[in-house]
Amino acid sequence: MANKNTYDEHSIKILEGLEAVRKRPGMYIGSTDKRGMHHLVWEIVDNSIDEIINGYGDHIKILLHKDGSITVADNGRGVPIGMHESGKSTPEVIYTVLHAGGKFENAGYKVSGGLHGVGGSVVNALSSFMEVTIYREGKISQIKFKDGGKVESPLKTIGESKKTGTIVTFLPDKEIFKNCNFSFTTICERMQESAFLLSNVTIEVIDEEDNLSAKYHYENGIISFVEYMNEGKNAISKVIHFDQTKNSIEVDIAMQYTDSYNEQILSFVNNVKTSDGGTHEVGFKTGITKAFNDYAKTNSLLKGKDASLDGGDVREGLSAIISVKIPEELLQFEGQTKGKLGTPEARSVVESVTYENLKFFLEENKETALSILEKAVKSKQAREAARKAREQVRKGGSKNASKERILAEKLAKATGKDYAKNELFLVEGDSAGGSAKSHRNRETQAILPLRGKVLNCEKASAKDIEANAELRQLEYAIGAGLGADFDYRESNYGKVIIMTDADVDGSHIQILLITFFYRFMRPLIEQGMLYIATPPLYSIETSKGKEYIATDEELEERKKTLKGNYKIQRFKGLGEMDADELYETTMDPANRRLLRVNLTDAAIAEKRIHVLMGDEVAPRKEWINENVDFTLEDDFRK
Ligand code: 1YM
Repeated sequence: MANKNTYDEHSIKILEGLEAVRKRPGMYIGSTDKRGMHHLVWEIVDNSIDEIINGYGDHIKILLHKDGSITVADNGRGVPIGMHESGKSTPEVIYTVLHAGGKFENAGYKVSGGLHGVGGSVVNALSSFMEVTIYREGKISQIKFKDGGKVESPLKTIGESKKTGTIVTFLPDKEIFKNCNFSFTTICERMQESAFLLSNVTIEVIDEEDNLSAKYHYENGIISFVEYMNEGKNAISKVIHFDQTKNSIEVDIAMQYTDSYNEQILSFVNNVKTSDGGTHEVGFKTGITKAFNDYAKTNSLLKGKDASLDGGDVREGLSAIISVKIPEELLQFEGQTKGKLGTPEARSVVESVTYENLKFFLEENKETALSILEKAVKSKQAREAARKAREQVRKGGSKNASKERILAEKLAKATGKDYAKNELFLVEGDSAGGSAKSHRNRETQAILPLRGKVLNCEKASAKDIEANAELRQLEYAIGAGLGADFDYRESNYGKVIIMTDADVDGSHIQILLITFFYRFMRPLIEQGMLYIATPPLYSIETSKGKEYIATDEELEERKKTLKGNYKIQRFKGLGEMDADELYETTMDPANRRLLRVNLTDAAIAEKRIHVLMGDEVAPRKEWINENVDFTLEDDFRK
């Protein structure tokens, strides 16, 4: 029968589709690590968020279960439960056919960012178990899948209810996601962000294993978001907020200045984060620079008739959220991860909305306008002073000759002139520094030993850096400027590698240095030029020779296969290794393992650096209690 044939063909196609996802999960969810596994949650949650954006429901609940499965529930209309033309129920089609969504019952299906659409079937393909329960049309209906999307029990009615909504539970396939767990913190961070963007939604996250829970609800949307970003900082303006639609692009912006030196701008398009910015961010930046320069000129606040403030000056201490809504037909994304808005119209619309509203605000709020401008003018002066100082160093000016000398004594330069290939090792302690200097590739590897702990830069200004011998050396060694003036293309090194002992002090030095780079040379991190060296923890000597082991887990594995006599040594620090050992294991590109420091989420990095490195103790204690696994301590005592 023709009908039966098409049905079979259809089923085969479905299995092939889901099989393709299992074969190349990376193509659908980016990776199969922790990040990829969380992507499954975002796919399901995005469906709930879309439903809420379309005006149905206001509550999302996420439960992390003890067995590693997770539940996402919403109180929207419930996924449609009718029969599909293929003879299957709509939920079965949605969760087994790739790219389903938009072709059922109601054609008006919109995706929040124009980026989704893979959704439920991909999650199902990568789960060993999935169950969908739907409250709709007075009934409770349920369908179950197992082993990567095979129907275990088709859609059936399991009860009656007047409620509406969708509940999805799934267990990621252990074969695909090895050694991964859902992270309460990661899920909370993302859900909090969604709650800020969709005011009036309530999102709850519950971790049943550790008995943790969080609930996010913000009446004031992105105003609350900016207040949250600036928690614990000293504000010098109230939150400035404007929301205006022009040429069918809606621009919603909240911004506030603090007395800090950091700039933090986060942007979103149709509620999806644009991590790499794009035309809306450019428009915003141009708009504020113009508004402040106009105001400064009208009120004669700048000396000299040609004087003007740079963008970097008017953004010092600024925290801002830019949230724009763009109709689907105008959406354009760029870049490898599609995290950059390309829509040209967004630039002019955001620029004019920002300029007009900010200009109005400044005229109405003279006192605030003056304190922000005073800060911008100071930033401009500091920047010019720092540039002059650097120029003098480059010219070998007498004032800086001593600085040059200090640097020359400590830094062992690389001889090669191909800067992109050169590497700068920042080494903890003079003794390890000495070893590294004696055994290195002189052509490409430079060594700068660091004496103990560097300055905590969380609260430092460019001036404080210039006053600190150690960080000044670092700045001069890299030779690409500082703060707003930093240009990674001028860096003397393609890689900057932090090399510390594998102990608590070493970790502390790492975070202090990362804080410095994050605050004053952020593009170095964004460009993937900052690394952490991983010295081995153990060496094993057998009759066949010496081998090195990186982690405790690897040591346990290796011990199982060791026969005969052997000697295990634990390295307490870099200094315990011979110079050639240090080179071979930790510096030699052929053997070493470097960790690249990356900045996937600027907002979370900002908050975390502030919590961990700022001067308030209580939030730090709270974070450590929630996130640090103290059982690790056992290993240190061995
Ligand atoms: C926990 C996950 O998926 N909620 C959800 C999904 C849908 C709807 C409601 C929905 C949409 C529409 C009409 C529509 C989906 N529907 C579809 C499809 N939560 C979760 N809540 N009625 C209900 O967009 O027209 C895909 S997802 F394709 F059937 F419309």
